Amino acid sequence: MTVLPSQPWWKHSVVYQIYPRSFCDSNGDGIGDLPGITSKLDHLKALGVDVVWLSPVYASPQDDNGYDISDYRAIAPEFGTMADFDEMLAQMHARGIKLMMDLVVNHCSDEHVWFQEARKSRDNPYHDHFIWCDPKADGSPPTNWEAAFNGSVWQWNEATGEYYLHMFSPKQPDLNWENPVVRGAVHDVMRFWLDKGVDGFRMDVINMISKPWNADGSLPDAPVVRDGFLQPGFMLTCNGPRLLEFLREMREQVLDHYDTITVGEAPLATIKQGRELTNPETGALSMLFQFEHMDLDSVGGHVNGKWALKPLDLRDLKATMTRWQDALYQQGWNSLYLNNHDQPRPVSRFGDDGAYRVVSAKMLGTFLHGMQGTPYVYQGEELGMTNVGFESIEDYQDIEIRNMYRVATEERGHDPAEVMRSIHAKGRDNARTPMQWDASANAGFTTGTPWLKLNPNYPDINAAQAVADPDSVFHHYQRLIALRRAHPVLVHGRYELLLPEHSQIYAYTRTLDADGRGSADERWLVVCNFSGDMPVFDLPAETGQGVNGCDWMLGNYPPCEGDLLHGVTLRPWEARMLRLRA
Ligand code: TEU
Ligand code: CA
Repeated sequence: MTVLPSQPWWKHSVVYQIYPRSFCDSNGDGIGDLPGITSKLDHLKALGVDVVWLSPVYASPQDDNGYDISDYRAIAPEFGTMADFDEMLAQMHARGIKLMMDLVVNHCSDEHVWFQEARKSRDNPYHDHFIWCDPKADGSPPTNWEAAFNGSVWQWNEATGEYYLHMFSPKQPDLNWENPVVRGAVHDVMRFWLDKGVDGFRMDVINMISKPWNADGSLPDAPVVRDGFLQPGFMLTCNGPRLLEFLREMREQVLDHYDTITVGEAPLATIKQGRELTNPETGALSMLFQFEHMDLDSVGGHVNGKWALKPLDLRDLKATMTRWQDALYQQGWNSLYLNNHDQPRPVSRFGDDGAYRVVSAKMLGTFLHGMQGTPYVYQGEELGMTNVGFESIEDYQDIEIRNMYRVATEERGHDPAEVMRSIHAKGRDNARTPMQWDASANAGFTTGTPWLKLNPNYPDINAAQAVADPDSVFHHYQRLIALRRAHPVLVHGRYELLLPEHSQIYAYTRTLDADGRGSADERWLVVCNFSGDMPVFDLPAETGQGVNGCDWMLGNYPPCEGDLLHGVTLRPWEARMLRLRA
């Protein structure tokens, strides 16, 4: 076993994301809760994950399912009590599982006492916690920015006769990070949870906290973009001028005093920002969630552009994943993810959720977990859970879906059937249908009426079935996670793309040059067929070996004989992970 200089523990960790509302309901009210999570920790232990990212469970009016926080130090009653939280954390730690909380501090809820006070008068002590602007001379809103959930980002406040900024819903007023009192209050919230034993934070849209102020204290208009789909507000507020400064201050004031994992959600982050923010010495965060690979199958790019569908070109995926692998190699660190509570299910989006559901879900897991970075498994991904296609818009709960449907059909005259097709492909509720535990009523998620309907395929796709079937997606993910723990090449090896122009085969190597001599101590090959065809292709000579020249580490089909150099054929959606002998 090659011994490497000591590295942060989160570089060889695998993180599992729990969306609490949909994970497990313990008291029959149809809403997942903390005791429900505690009751399922053995499932996570069996899978082998090291960390849980828990989406928000703080007090909230639930306008955006908890991403609108009204008290950062209290647990929302529908999720349980602080005692339930302490018990869950203790049970996680007893199993060697760490916990990342979701830190949502670009904005809070309009029902937070800070905003309730701030909106009363312009000289209220909390007024400067938020971003207020007067209307333009012609009475129109201060800027032309559109909110992520549609409409203007500016909401009128009668009591003070001015607008306040909300990049998301009007019930999510943006916090004013220029105000050191706000930054100090956030640092105190972080210490509160870290002192309870929490192990880190996922930071919600953290790259939006520094707004692009003009010297005169105004905010600039954004260039009006084609068809209004793109979010001019997002384009301007992501990666603002003081972002690194604010995050370095957070690192010095808080994070450096604890042993934490942090991941910053960074829409529209560029490679430059990725390197800047995750540089071990001069950066601020362990890693980022960047979105380039999430915007390849839509015409308009991030946020509302995601609804204009276009097929994924594998070469685009190769280009963006390779850019980030190369840019952060020994410079920073990647997160690795294909889904979360905002994204559709990967087997439906990038694989084949019909005849080849299990095989293609395993291929996607192999493709992702073979790369350099910290992999994230979203609840149900380890089961190969699929998108859902509710017939009626009434069956959807997500504020983003509901608002987009209304605007697209009522204001922009789009055909409802076309809009439903986009919702079926990209709607966030695809990932939020309740976790499918077994084939009993409501998949064992609740004994009551679920807050969001289940995917009707739960009798066939559920954890009980997957754990019992050695060939399931679950056991494949278990093996992937175990391989990462056992082989430093998967954590530290250099990634190199092969066959860049092939439109169906994604192949890459990982080379561990542990001693810096340049000799390859160990080289692995990951080769994936992103299609239902059986393309014949050649691998570059330096990687091809007869099967007897390599070790078969993992695959989603039975191992097969035959040369891995000339005229290689992969079966539909096949993935292979091979150790090439030096
Ligand atoms: O999402 C931020 C973000 O970029 C969203 O616009 C998301 O990518 C989009 O909805 C996908 O279409 C974070 C949280 O993950 C999301 O759940 C919240 O709604 C949002 O911030 C506001 O807190
Ligand atoms: Ca409940």
